[in-house]
Amino acid sequence: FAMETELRHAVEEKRLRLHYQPICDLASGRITKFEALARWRTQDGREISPTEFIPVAEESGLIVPLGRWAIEEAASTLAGWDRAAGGNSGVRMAVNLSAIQLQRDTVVDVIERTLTAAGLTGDRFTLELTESVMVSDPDRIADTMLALKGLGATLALDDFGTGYSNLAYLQKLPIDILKIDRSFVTGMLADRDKLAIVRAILGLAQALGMRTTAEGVETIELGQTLGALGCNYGQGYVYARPLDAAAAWSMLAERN
Ligand code: G
Ligand code: G
Ligand code: NA
Ligand code: MN
Repeated sequence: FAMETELRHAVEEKRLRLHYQPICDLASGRITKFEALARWRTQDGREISPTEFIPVAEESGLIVPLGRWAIEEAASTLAGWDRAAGGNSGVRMAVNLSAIQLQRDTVVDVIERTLTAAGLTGDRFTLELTESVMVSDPDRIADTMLALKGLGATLALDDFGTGYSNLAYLQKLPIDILKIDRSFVTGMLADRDKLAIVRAILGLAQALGMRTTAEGVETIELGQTLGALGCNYGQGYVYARPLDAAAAWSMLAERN
């Protein structure tokens, strides 16, 4: 309860922030995307992890205003980078959508209006969903995902391999990218089982015509190996930790 009340005030007063973690194209080494990740520092200075406050937001319904704020903030940051680049900065933005948010909010309308207001085309946005969205109402989720695709957005399945194990939904839903959960990636060079799982996911994605992002890339060697195995993108501390908007823009301007 205490956390819920505090979070409600933080959302109402727009005291959450977004940090941005780069996602690299493993073939070219360029940054092609940033993932927007919510951050919350309470008024008495405690930094609370989204793994703690997102579940509270989901249970309380606060995920609806929080999620809308994240979409708007991410779009505004991306539009700012475009202005700084004097046109299309060429980079994309990934925003996380929770299953509860998909059920309770008119997410498609919110995203369409936000993109229009920010002067962005839909192809600049990736939406990251977890496997938990597939459990609830597959038909309705399929319609929502098709509508998001209709805006031009890319759809990524987050934390792939850790959730719902029924793979049938992969052939029914318009998923563009599988994000391989970092529990399989970090340490895979020293663990044959992890490596086998990563290879199997890469093979599955290839066979289904989907692209892949490896999370938790912590070393140069890991990024190189993943690239050689045909993984398309890498995300992890070897490229950068989640950065504030100014630091993310500096990194983009310097590297690309
Ligand atoms: O990077 P970090 O440890 O901060 O993220 C922890 C988890 O919180 C990740 O699974 C991430 O997807 C989730 N998360 C971060 N920001 C958001 C957000 O704005 N909305 C939702 N639904 N999840 C988020
Ligand atoms: O949505 P998801 O849970 O995948 O969000 C990414 C989470 O993983 C965030 O908490 C982020 O801070 C964290 N993260 C990103 N890169 C790395 C990494 O290379 N190693 C580890 N251990 N965590 C990472
Ligand atoms: Na994510
Ligand atoms: Mn993830």
